[in-house]
This record gives sequence, structure tokens and C-alpha cells, in this order.
Amino acid sequence: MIRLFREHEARRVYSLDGLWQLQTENRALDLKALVPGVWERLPELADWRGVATYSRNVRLEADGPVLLRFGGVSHTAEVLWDGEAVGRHYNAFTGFEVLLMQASAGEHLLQVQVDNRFTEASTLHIPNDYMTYGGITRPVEMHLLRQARIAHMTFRAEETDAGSFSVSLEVELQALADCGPMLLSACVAGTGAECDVPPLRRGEIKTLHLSFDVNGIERWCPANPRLYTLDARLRADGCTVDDLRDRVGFRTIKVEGTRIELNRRPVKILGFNRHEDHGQLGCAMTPELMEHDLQLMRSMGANAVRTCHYPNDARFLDLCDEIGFMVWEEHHARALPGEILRKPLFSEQIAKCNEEMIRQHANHPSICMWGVLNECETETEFGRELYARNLGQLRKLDPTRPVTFATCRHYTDLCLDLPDIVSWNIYPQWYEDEPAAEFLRRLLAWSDVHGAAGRPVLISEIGAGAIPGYHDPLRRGKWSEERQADILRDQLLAVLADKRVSGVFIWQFADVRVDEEWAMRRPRTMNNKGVVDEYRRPKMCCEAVRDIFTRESGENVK
Ligand code: ADA
Repeated sequence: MIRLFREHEARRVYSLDGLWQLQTENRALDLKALVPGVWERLPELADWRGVATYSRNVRLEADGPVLLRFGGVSHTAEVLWDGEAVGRHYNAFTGFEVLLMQASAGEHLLQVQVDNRFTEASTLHIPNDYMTYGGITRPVEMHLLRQARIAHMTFRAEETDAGSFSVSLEVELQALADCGPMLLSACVAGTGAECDVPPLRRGEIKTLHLSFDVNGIERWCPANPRLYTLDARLRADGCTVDDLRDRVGFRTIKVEGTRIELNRRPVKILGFNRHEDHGQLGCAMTPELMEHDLQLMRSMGANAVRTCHYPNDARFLDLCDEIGFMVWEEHHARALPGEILRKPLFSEQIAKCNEEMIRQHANHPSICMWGVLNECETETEFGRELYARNLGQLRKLDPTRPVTFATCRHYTDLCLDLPDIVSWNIYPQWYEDEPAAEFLRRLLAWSDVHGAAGRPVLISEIGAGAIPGYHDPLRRGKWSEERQADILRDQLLAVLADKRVSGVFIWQFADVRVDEEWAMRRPRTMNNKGVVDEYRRPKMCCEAVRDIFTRESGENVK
């Protein structure tokens, strides 16, 4: 299922996960492949990039509207229902829906044509320092609907007094047939509200607002990740037409001068950058493995994770909500070259990614900041406009969270006055020779006179590489586990000792596969800067991280 809890009680939801037929275009293969999954885990397709069609039959007992929900397809999906194209979606890392207003009873053929090639039509997926896999990589569901549906809910809660919050809900309804008057109700933490829904015409979308106050609330924070169930119901003539549930939390996240405050108390971020990738499963990780990642991070004293460099699987965010991790989620853009950033198609694709990310994930209490455009062009006037536009779009879509971007344009960045939080990617002693403490002091002094003054600073990436199992205890050469541990220890101590820094995200949690085009820069065709390898076996540096993070978190807010 797409989420880790039941979103609907009244609506009938069927999982379409399992074995689907898979046919590839030019390798003439006809296989069975697991959904969710990546086709690279099939031996015949371990190295393959191309177009493939997933097929399966579905049976409907009665005529009626049907919603097909996809958690994610990597990277372009064309959905066909009995051979007819009914939906299309680009970008592996956001979900999408296909609504069939009137499907007929009986057996149907559902097909998804999947394309993971790097072409002119793709500006976000380019050969990069992580792998663009192929396949239906996140869960698929089929929902049977009645005459109307609750299409979406945005939950916001503002603290009014100690333990009291004012809740505002925006609920989007869609009529799937002509509807008479209905009643919409919603409740959370034992309090709620309702409102009348006027008659709607088939296809009409109507947005309604509900607001109410709740008291006696326990705030969400990493040490006490308290969640509440938000329940919305649509009724006509006393019968339930549709329902929708979400799990929400009450907390405030704000920038106060140079500090980041969670629930009005300064917080120190001790985090990891984490790609969705695993040696065995690629980006289609199971919830058990996601949970294992978070528990491993927690055992090293971490309280935060950055979803580099794209929106993550909703189930991972559900786990962050539940286990208590502060999340930096960012849209999908890693170090894109100038010629891509200047394409009109890029503006379109990144704006859509922003919209989808916020619409799909804004209710997660764990998400504490949004990020844009990792290491793109912050050193030009063109870049400044691009960053201003993207940060502006996010602020407009969600005014409740700080926004940021990770930059590596040391001494040339022109955009440091644009975000709420300034975030630097730095690799002293790995890419640069200077000792970490000096490097940081010099860079932060420069950044404060170039726009960062008065804002919090995060170190969004630090790290070093080690090939798992390669030891060099005497010389401690680069790529050895010993050298990685030395460098990371120095970097972390320097960063956490600097009063100007509000926190750090280590690059990176686990080793990840990279696209073939990166092979010459990346031994094993992997980015080897993980503190654990791609199967989560710890490298030597884990001990240093655990020591430093746990000591620091002793002084951290609870
Ligand atoms: C960058 C980038 C990461 C990764 C890292 C590295 O800072 O943001 O995606 O490529 O460098 O390993 O060099």
C-alpha cells in the first residue's frame, strides 16, 4: 500500500502490488517482475535502460468510477486501460493518479509503459551521481469510488496558546456524477467541524475550508513523535459517500534570527543524507528496510534526514513521522548543468515537481524544511532568478516551513540572501586540502558578508569516501575506511564546535549506485561516501559518528 496506515475505511481499496508481466522493447524479453520493484534486479535486465511494458488484469464487479494510484514509476509512465492511453506522468519521485470516470464491470487489461532513458524529454533525470532505475518502483492501488470523492486534504495547525492549536483544513472534493447536497465533516484529537456541500455537477471540483481549535495537544518532536488521526467524511442522505484519513502532528518549526526552532526551542540538527537505494532492491525499498535505515541512523545518534535529491516514498516519510526524524525534503534537481536549467521544459518539469511534492507531503509533521536545486547555478544573475522563482513557489504553496538550498559555490554564491536557512556542502580534506575548522571559519566569515548574516546556517553535506573492506591502517590512504573515519571525525568536530552552525547532514548514509556515465569518477560505479555500504554493513567511521552525535544529542533539545 502507498501509505503505512489505512487511508480509507469506507472507500474500497485494492493493492495491485505483486507479479506483473514485463515485456521489453528491444531485448525481446517476456518476464514476470515484482511491483514495486526495479527491473535491474532481474538478471536479464541488470544493466538495461529503455522502455518496457508492465501488464496485469484487473476485475471489476460493477460499473463505476475507478481511481488508479501510483506511488512512483521511474521515470516516465504511460498508463493504458484496455489498450487505450488514460494517463501519463514524468518523474520517478512523485506519485500520480489516473481517474476513470466510468469503468465497466468485467475483466480489464492494465498496462504501464515505463521509460527510464535519458532523452530531450527528461530534464530532471540526467546521468547523475545516483542511479535512475527502471520500473514501477512504488506501490500501486485501485480505488472503487462512488458519486463523489475527497480528492485531497491540506492540514495546517497554528499554535495559539500552550497546548492549543487552531486547525485549518482545506478539503478538495470532486463529483464523479451529478450530486445533490452533501455534508462534509472532519475531526482530529476529539474535536472537529462540518459544513454543507452544495450540489455539484459531474466532474466539478470544489474546495472547502473547515477550521476549529483543539486543546490539550501533545506536540510532535523527535523525542516524542506524537501523531493524531485526522478523519474526513463526506455524507449524502445519512450515508457515507467517501472518507479520507491522514496522520498529522502538532508542532511549530520556525527560523528565529540565526536559530532554527522546533516548538519554540532551538534545535541542533544531527542528520544524514540518504538516497533511496539498496544493493539488492535499488530504489524500490521495502518498509522493513526503510525502518532499518532509520533505526541504524538513530543508533548513531541522528535526529534528522535529508531526502537527497528528490521527494521520497510516502512510507519512508510515514516512518519519519512515527519514529521521530526531522526531514529536509527537496525537489528533484541535483547539480544540473546550465544548458538544462535554461530549457523551458526544465521550468515546467521542476514547477510540477514542486507542486506534487507539496501536495503529496505537506501533511507530514516530520518535514521541517523544503529544499530546492541542490548545487545548481547560484553564482549568476540567471541562477538568482531561478532560485528566487523556485523558493517563491514553495513559500506560496506552503508558507508554514522554512526553505533552503544546498550550495557548493564557495566564495562565488550570489543567492545567500534568498533562503530562510543558508546551507553549505563542504568536503574539506576530501576534495579540498584545507583542515576542516579553518575551511569552515573562512567560508562562514565570507558567507556572512555575502547575504547569510542573520540567518541560520546548516552544513548540508560533509563526508569522505571509503571502499568497503579496504583497509590501510598505516598509510591511511584515500578510499580506505581508516582515512574516511579520520576525515569525518575532524569534519564533524569542526562543524559542531562552530556556534554559527545549526546542524549537519553527513554525506552520506549508505553507498549508492551511480549512473554508468559516472563510472570513471566513482570506483565500483558507486558513490562510496556511505558510512554504511549498500547492504548497510557499517564502515569504521560509524563509531566516530556515533560518539560525536550521541555526545552532542545529550546537549540537544528533547
Ligand atoms: C555533491 C552532491 C552530492 C554528491 C557529492 C559527492 O555535493 O550534492 O549529490 O555528488 O557531492 O559525493 O561528491
